[in-house]
Amino acid sequence: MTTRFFGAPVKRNEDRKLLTGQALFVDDVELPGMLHVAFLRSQAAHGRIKSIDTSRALQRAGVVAVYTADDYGAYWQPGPLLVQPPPIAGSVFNPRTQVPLARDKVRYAGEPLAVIVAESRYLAEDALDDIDVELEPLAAVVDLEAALISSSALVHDDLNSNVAAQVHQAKGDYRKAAAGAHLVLKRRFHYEHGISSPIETRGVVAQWDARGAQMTIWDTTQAPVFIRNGLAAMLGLGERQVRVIAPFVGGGFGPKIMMFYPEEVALPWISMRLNRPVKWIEDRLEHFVATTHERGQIHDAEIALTADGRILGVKDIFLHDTGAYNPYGLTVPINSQCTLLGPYVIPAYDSSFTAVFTNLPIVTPYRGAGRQHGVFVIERLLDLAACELDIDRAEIRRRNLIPPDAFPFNNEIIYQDFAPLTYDSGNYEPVLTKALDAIGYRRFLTEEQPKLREEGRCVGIGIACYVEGTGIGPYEGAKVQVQTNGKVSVATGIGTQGQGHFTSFAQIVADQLGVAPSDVDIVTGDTDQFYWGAGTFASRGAVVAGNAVSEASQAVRRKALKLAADAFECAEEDLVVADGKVSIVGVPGKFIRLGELAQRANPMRGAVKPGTEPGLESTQYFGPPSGSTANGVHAAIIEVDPLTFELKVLKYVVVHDCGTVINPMILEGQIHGGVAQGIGNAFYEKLSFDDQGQLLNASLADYLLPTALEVPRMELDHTVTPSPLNPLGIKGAGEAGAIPVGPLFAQAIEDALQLTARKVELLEIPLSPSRLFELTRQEGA
Ligand code: MCN
Repeated sequence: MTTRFFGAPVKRNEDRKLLTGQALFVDDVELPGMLHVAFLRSQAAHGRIKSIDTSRALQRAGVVAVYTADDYGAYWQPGPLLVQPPPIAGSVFNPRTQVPLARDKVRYAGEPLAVIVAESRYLAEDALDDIDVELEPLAAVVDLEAALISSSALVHDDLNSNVAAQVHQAKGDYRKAAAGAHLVLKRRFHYEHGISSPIETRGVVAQWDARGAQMTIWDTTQAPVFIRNGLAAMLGLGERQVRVIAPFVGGGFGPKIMMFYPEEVALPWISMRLNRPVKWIEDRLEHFVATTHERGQIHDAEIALTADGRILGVKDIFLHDTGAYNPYGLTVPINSQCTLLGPYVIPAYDSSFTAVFTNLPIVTPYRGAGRQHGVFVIERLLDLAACELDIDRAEIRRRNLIPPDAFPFNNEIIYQDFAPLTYDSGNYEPVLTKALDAIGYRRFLTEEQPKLREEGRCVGIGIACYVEGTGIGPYEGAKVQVQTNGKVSVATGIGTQGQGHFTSFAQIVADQLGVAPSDVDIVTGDTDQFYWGAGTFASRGAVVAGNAVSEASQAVRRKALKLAADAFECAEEDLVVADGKVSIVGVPGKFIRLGELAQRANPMRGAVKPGTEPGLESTQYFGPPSGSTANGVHAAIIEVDPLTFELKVLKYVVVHDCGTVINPMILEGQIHGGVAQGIGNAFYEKLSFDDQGQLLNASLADYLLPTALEVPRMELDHTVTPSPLNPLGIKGAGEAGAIPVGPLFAQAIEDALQLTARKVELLEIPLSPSRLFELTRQEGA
């Protein structure tokens, strides 16, 4: 089969709807008799609930109901913990999930205490002031290290410490490696809290149909099937009685897959109880305090090397802030632990972490999902070691790259998909070389930088490498169906938040069935359209759902060929599928359109042949044996204003290998978006809490997202090392842009600041002008 569309920069099918306002988002859902919901959220980060008096609020005009934990009693159980910890011997794991409305205790500022249902959102919000809450304040656990001191307050009274989990993984003998090393370099690294900030905040509409005993939920979730299954269990319904629709979703980036958010559980329950549709749309302030966060970690890491810069071993002990609850298991810290290994041969690795409960919002994956932290640590260690050993920064990386003949490369530790972290394929050296050539590394260091320094300009260069686990299981499925009008409809169980699935999946189908991508209609995120699936996370859509779509469209193609061969009484080999029809090769005018074949596949007379099914359609599933590993190198030249510490990115290069590429234009968009978020995380975005656990910058005026002015033009290039783990050879790409930006910025800024004779080591993320100002004025700087 020739591929016309797979690999081509096909324009996105979904954009017409999005650009003309035709795309349906959760807030567009308007239902007759719909009520609106507002949540009363705890002002305090930690406190014991003495009483909640809702009587005054209930008297307000337009208020229909007010609920607290007393109303739902035992009915709402804590959200089921769907993400279990990997089976790593000796691990400690203390799972704690929240109930939708706090009972007995609040554990973070923003945790829901009560919910008001009213005729409008305005009335519901106004009535929040009339709920009287008596709370006994408790000391808030905010500082990660202080949380582990025995005298510290307990976030969960039934535990005897704030330890949420402890995991140790190792390979080789680090102690021996360090003993025989020429250099052992130790540093402490900090990574601060951040938030994903999608354009569309979260939202839920729930509609209980008492007559049909059916619950329909429109939800901004990234995992509609999980939500359907969990809600059915919580509401005492069968799965078939619950339909979850994730329509167009304006960005998810990970946090929209928390299972379960209180609002996701509360709204269906309220709708059932009042027998009316209800709506809640998160406002931006709620997003800051009630949607999950990421990033808080402290690493004490060391690297052992030979005199010529070969890595002998790495040791890392880190603390991970999991917030008040840990419904998402250990995905984030396990990713940090695994991703630290990067594209390098590291013979000995000793890594342990403690996940810590604090009185801060819950931490779950956000684009990169902990991988940034690991990459930050190893890349910074390598830079500092290169400096100590007087080896070029690119050269030290090159010397340690895993050679191409070493794949599949088993890292001997367990990854988040419970399998040993094995890199399926890769060819790392050409990626580094391309990136260095594209940024003009040598020329910059030998010619341009000295000249710029003579002119008094602080300009530095950075390079950062990473390997990213993508495309994990368990599985996804797809139903591909040719309709009688010749158009093809496809349904999968994953949701879409802007990744371009409506186009890239259509390209896969279009090649198999000889139609145009615009004739393929993709439905994602509707559990009535496709019953099974896991969701959109871990850059798995292209690998897992993409291959399922491919398998299903190949099955449909085979069926179309068979039907046409029967109709023409010819051999299948004599037929070709193209231009929406099946034709006999070399016999002009002898063809049957796909739509007609779809009609024939559903005969009204006679019989369907034994062993065949009606309809020109097929449902297939694909589950990869383990994740596929993408890799890349980012390089940047950055100018720092020595007075204001404002940055100007003069050049930004990404070279990336995500196996075979379905749509290079979508892929570039994915990388651009990731880099933009990475720049925010590296330099602008920091959630600041006071020692009472109060978020001090809960608005987009104070929490600075990079705008188009701060995001540079990027030069992108690819190499292609197909994955042997899926027939299409794909590796994921959705998070790649975000992962290495932190160490890249730190390195380039450090390099730039050398001119000022204020030598600083940048060991924390995010940096900012004010933080650089402080650091460069510290003693010794
Ligand atoms: N793609 C491709 N060729 C490849 C790999 C990917 O053409 N070799 C295309 C895919 O077909 C798909 C897109 O790139 O259209 C992303 O694919 P993939 O890497 O499989 O990622 P997912 O589909 O699983 O999306 C999730 C991923 C993650 S984990 C986060 S976080 C993230 C991201 O995607 N969130 C996003 N990108 C986002 N983009 C937008 N606009 N909004 C988000 O919320």
